[in-house]
Amino acid sequence: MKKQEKVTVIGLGQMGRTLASLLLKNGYHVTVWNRTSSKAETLIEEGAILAPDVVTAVKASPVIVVCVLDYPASLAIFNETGVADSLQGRSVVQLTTGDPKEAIESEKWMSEHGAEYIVGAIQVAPEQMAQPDTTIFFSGTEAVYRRLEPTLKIFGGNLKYLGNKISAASAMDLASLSYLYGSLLGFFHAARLCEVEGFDVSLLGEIVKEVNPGFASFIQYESGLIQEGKFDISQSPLAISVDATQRIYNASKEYNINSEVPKLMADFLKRAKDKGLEGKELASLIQVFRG
Ligand code: FVH
Repeated sequence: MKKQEKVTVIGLGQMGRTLASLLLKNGYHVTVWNRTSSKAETLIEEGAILAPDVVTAVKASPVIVVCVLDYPASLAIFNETGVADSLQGRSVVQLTTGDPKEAIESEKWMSEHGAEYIVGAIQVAPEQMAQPDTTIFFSGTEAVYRRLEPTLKIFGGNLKYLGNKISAASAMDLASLSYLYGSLLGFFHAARLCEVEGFDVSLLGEIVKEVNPGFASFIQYESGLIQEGKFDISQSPLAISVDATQRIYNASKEYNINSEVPKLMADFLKRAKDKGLEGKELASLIQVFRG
């Protein structure tokens, strides 16, 4: 799509407003709709056209970007009278977060109503959009994605197209969030360690930021080993992590702080040791998860 072309944004929460504003800044003709119309005020000042209803919003543009709370909210909007009939021949970009099943069901619904459909999963907060490293996963028919890509690049510089399978972006979003929340549990436990030792927790944040590039490279290396099943050669055998997690757990008990997270870590590593993996690469822990 070229600039000056028309895009409709449905959903003007924090993220939807950001998306619409970015499109306006990049010269697009933007029509918006939101259940609570007052949220369009600043966008109207920026040049957006507020549609009086969803049907008008859909009919205004060949490309419809949707970003609402969840898929049931999206479905409720598209099930409003007359909306489904207006979708024929349009391209819908679903940026609402959902799970793989919801992506599959919604693609079926869109296809039945004649719309092209791709799904995206945004990995950052609204104020982190449109940066070179802003990551968004996409999936759905490749030809549709490639046609819309120049427009989608306005939202972020690191778009990951994950294939034709419509559920792929939502599935990778689950994986990414699982990684994030797992790390965050470790972080909160680490914050408690800092608190009881009298450290400023912000110092922990600073240190995490500094060491993260090294940790990230290590994780990337381990992911390759998991993919290839290469667990034999290791500079840092799994036994080191058995000891480390047990040490964290023991110390947490001595500090008398919540020790559920290190207990879980130590238990997983102990199970790996019991499987005879202590001399292998840490990546071999995947075998405990595989069962
Ligand atoms: N904000 C973030 O950090 C994250 C980053 C990762 C991706 N998410 C996902 O983006 C979707 C929208 O998130 P949001 O931050 O814009 O959310 P809110 O500011 O809470 O706005 C919600 C919008 O949804 C509309 N809405 C809710 N329920 C309904 C409904 N039943 N019918 C019609 N619209 C509905 C709501 O409308 P209103 O309350 O203003 O009338 C807002 O437009 C989300 O999937 C995140 O997971 C953002």
